Amino acid sequence: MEPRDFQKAIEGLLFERAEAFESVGSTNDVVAEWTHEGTTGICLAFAEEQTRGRGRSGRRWFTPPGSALAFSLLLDLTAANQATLGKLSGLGALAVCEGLESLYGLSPRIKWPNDVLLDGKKVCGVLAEAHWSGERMQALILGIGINVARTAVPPAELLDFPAASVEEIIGASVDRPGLLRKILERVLHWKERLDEKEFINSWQQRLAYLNESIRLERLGAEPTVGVVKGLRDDGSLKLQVDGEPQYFQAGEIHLRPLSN
Ligand code: BT5
Repeated sequence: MEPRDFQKAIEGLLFERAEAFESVGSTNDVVAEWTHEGTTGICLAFAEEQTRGRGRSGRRWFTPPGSALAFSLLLDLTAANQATLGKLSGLGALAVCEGLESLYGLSPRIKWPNDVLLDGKKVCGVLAEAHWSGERMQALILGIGINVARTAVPPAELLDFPAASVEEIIGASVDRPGLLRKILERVLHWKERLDEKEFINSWQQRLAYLNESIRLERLGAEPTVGVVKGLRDDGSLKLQVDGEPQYFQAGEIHLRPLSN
């Protein structure tokens, strides 16, 4: 992205610090570094390429040069707590959905807790990280990676879920600065409204596999098979398991449609 396009994408948005890089390890780490330098206001780090992009639990996230949108936001959420953290992936995923809906008329779905799907394939992953100082949450970082061009999509053998790019789905090229702007606007909109019912409703409306059977996989636990029933107010997933509702907090969790 040309520097002037990046500047246009963020024009009028109030960031304490916003920078676009050609290549970094991970934009989440760039923002974490800024907090160590004393930055506390809302910030944005964007990169054309990530050489050590990561997903949850240290998994890799691929961002080849110029093919994606990869960025991280430092969120100035005062009084943030564990409950806020449980909603952050939803915040990122919802903003990406709204960007894709408004610019391209798509109907993306959110594979709870942190993936955005188009035609059942992953086009975006969200990584929410909190930094703690003892009991106190010091920084909340929201990282978003979107496959824009086909070249962003890693080879199938490196994937644990089918993936695609936005351009493959729409069959046309994507205005990366325009999409970035739209997503930033929606993140900034919703971050003030995480405790409102409208936020949970908007997230829930886009849930993948609603009323469908899925297998939920968690580290160190037997998989749970159930029917997706929606979200609780704290962003946890409601599953109907053997006729009883069960709730799951975001964490090291994977959903798999049973029909696949
Ligand atoms: C995620 O983790 O999906 C979160 C990805 C977050 C990436 C953003 S980019 C900006 C910021 N900086 C970072 O370093 N990260 C954030 P998870 O649900 O754990 O999925 C990881 C899995 O997705 C990997 O194990 C691969 O199988 C798959 N994967 C890796 N790169 C992919 C890509 N470009 N497209 C689709 N799937 C991918």
